[in-house]
Amino acid sequence: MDLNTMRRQVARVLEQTPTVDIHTHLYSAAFGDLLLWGIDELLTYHYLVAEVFRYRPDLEYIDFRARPKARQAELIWDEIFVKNTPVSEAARGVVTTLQLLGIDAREKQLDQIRAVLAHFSTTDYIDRVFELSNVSCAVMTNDPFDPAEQAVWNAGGNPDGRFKAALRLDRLLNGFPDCLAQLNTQGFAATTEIDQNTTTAISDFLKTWVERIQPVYMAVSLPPDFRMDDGSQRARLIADCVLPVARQCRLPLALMIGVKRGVNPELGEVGDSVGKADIAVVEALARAYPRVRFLVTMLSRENQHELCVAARKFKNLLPFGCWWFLNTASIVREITAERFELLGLTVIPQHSDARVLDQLIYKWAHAREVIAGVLAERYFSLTQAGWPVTEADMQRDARRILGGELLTE
Ligand code: FIX
Ligand code: ZN
Repeated sequence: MDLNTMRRQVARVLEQTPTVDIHTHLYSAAFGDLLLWGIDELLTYHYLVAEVFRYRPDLEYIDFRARPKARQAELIWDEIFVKNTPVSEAARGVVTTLQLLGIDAREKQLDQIRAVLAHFSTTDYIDRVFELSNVSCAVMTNDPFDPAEQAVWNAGGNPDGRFKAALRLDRLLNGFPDCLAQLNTQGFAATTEIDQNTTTAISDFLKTWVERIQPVYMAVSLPPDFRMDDGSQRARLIADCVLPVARQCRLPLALMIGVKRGVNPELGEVGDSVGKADIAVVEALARAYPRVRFLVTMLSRENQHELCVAARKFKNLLPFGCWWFLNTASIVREITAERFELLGLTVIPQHSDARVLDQLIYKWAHAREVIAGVLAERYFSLTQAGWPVTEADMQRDARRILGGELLTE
């Protein structure tokens, strides 16, 4: 079999493998408006908002942000898709999504696309998107301090098994003082002093939320200069509350390291950037807490190789995903090859980070295509070396890296 034939075979196997998407910002229908979907949401994805200022540097950030969402979507459509060719990864994503939904984006005006999608109910659309993307389960990002989420969890939570929870700890760990009022309202008597009472209160808070939402893991995003030995409130809360609860509840802790929040504050959530982190922090955590499983993704390309090496040294480290600015075809290819070469099939190559339901369609189409290319090359060289790889082998491998098996190991 030649390499191209093998590539097509692997691509088909990956397409047919139901995928567990371990990090999204999606919600089930029970969460109402928290679940974003449709063309206006797709177009106003923050990746594309960042790009529109590249084409229109004359636009004031504040003026753009003051526009209603529909006007923002129209501007982005016009600048990136009509007046220019949508070559960026995020822009191509809109095109792939529309194509797989059966909408010819080139023939249609934005209003016509809106009209086609307006025929769907939310629940029908969820079914359609899960079917088209072949995603069997999407892990949400659940913030225990968000009143809108609290209302849903208090009213019975999420009944849709295609969505699983992840307990997100950003507010607690990155902005602890701002959480105090809420912690107390929720019945957990914490103070700014991180003493025995406060650590007990926070641990109880975490256990209550674990019980309530049954998360697949706890997670936090962290800056590039994150350290555990700086005496910060964050480090103390991680050491004294999060890690003991992770161990006790047998929950992995996902560390998403390398985000510099608010580099351009005028852009709001669009203004976050990247910085290189110190892999020694990950090594120290994995060494000090051998019974805790760490799912780790790092935002800087410069950290990827050392993350692979760290994972060779610590069996409790599981690298996952090519996060955010790394989620472009060329970089996913590079990182995925590096991971397979150094770690075999013991990584979760990608997550979607979808913020808009429809994005599952393109993020997984693009990811599968790249992963298939890399995997086909590995299989091809094995075949050349006298180890033919069968379709059954490929299916087993695909289930392992896409099907969520590594998460539950
Ligand atoms: O912290 C995160 O989970 C990030 O993925 C997001 O905050 C970020 O805005 C994003 O959507 C990246 O893809
Ligand atoms: Zn995310």
